[in-house]
Amino acid sequence: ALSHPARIEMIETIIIDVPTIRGHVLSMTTMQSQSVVLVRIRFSDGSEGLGEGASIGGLSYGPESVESIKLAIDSYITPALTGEDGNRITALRALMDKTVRGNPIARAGVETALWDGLARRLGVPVSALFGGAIHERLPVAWTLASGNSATDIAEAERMLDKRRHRDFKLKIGKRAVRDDIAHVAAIARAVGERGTVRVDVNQAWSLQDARWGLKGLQDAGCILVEQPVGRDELSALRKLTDGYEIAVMADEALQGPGDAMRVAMAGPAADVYAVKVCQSGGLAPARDVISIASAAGIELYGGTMLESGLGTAAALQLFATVPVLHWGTEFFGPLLMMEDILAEPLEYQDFTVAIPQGPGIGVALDADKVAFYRRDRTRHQTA
Ligand code: MUC
Ligand code: MG
Repeated sequence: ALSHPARIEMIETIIIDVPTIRGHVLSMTTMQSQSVVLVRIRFSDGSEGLGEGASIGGLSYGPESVESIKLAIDSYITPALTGEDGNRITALRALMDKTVRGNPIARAGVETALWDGLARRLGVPVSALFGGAIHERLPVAWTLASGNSATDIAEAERMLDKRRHRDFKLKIGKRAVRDDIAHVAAIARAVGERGTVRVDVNQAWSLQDARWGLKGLQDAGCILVEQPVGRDELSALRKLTDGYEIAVMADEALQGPGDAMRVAMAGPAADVYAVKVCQSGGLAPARDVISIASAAGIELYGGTMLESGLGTAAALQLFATVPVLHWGTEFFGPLLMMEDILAEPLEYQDFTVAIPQGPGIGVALDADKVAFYRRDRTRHQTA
């Protein structure tokens, strides 16, 4: 397959909007739906590659939205890559880096589709291109974020009963610190020894809020706090990491290997990295973030941008090759959506998700569901 070029003929981007199963209340916004960009690359030998770029809450989580992801790909990445050999992923990554600064999620959508295409042409799973899978399943946490303690506890009970999740991430930072601590303590008490409770503040706290917050959280039995302060506040993050027993995890602070290096050199300023494929700029840069963390003695967690089954499966291909994921993963994106867009859903059971087998990312899209949820549906159907 590699002796002949597989030229990039077309890169298609489709914005998908899928309602969530309930409101997802984060410190900066409440999500009622999730939007992602599907990327489909067609190569000259007739092969195809699929990828996904996802963000959260429009532009309220970070600097990219689905609209900006689509624009960066359609207007800048596609013209640069069209006609190039899709087998030369390293060269194409360099070309993308030169053509588009920043915009890691847009680059990740295309990069993932390049890996999927290459792996399909070779007849191997994407994990093989990263040295081979060493896990068949990975543990998956669930986010409780209804905005109400009793509702969250009932949801946790259902997850424990079904043996689907036992590690729970709570979204806090919207209310006063002491109200958040009471909420976390109530859920931690209810979960007890059956599972674990972690929180994500999504940058909402000042250093002073965070000092009281971390003290209260660890007394409440919460074992990890994610991105308590702003992404640029590395000295505050380091004070919190060094000052408390509770593990401090960086998320928004990590937009690729450069940030991974900066956070590591700032102390390290975090105990754990939430490694996200989209936020890192793709599978290969996410692998680089993982390598930097490992070399710096920073622990690992597989993070999500709430990708659909497609982007989630892509992440699974990479994380299946990582020897130790100290904090597991949160690859539950498709479960938060009212309906997933895969032909065969990912398999969640026994608190874990199965790594899809088969060539490429290992999943196929359901064409009818994609047609139904695509944002330009009306225009598309009458065209
Ligand atoms: C985030 O900040 O980690 C991941 C899980 C979830 O519920 O929201 C996201 C975003
Ligand atoms: Mg986070």
